[in-house]
Amino acid sequence: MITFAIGLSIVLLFVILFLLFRIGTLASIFRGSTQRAVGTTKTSNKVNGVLLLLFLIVGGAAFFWSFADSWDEMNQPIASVHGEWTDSLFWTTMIVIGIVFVITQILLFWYSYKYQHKDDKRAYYYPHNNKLEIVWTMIPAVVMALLVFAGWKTWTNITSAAPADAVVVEVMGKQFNWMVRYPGADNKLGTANFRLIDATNEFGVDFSDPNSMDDFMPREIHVPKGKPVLLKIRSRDVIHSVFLPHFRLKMDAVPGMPTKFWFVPTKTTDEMRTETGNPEFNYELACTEICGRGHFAMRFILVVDEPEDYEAWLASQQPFIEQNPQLLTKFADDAKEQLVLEKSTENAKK
Ligand SMILES: [Cu+2]
Repeated sequence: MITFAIGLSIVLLFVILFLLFRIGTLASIFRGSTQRAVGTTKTSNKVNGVLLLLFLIVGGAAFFWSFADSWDEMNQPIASVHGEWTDSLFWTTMIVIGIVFVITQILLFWYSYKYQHKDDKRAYYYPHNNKLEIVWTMIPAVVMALLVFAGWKTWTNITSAAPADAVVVEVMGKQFNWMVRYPGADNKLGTANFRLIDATNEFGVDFSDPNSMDDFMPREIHVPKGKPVLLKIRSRDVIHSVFLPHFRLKMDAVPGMPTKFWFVPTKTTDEMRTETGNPEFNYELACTEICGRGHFAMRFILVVDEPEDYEAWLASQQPFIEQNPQLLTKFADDAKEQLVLEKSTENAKK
């Protein structure tokens, strides 16, 4: 209600301002003073010109300051193979459009100031120049095509099919935390169905599927350095987004539409601690899709191990079903019920 009232008063304020402007214009027509720029118009032209120039200087300074200030956050060290490609693509594009942006903005605001209305100055009439048209159409078109082509090629590489020996990790987003599942020794994830979700079985794993028997759900993601890792991403409720900034990895988690992303980590967590000089450093998985009230808390730790440490960690994990054996009886009962049901239908048919 309060929001509505505030919105309405803002609209009314604009209506009043518009009416005042209209009245002013009508009054000046009535006085016959719109024919030439005189008196106040001249002053306001000058003021506008100076303000535009001021905007260029202050805005430009603020732009470079914010760029420099967030430099460290923007340039997190890279820890994946494809991260190098993503970054070189990003910086190439940034430099090309940055140069054009700076030049055009300077000209835009400087010209507004320099070529403001003056009584004794007439605008130079320059209707057409084919050569000029061709030059300023062709150059941006070629540059744009090159950027798009390079981007398309890199993206095709990044999103190609994962190697068969990739470590598979299922990442599931839910309001409000991430959950992960590993396929266990058989490297096959058991099937899942949202109908099977309950307080214990949060993934909705079908424990009548033999592939699910060794699946385990750790509290941290562990991956080996130098080996391909395939993230199979899904969501249980709304759209979330998997964001691992150091690996330059970002992929939406969409309910009902599994997505994936594979990458090769190049630095272990320990190596990164040495590189950043921060003994507390951890790779973080964050959610980058505003998904509700607890969105900010969707943080998950990812640890990159040396391959032998990874194997040791893997061996120390206990399958989910071993920790929750009651689920097995439940699924067995369900299967029994199903069998009884099928038998009785058959009997009824006879
Ligand atoms: Cu979120």
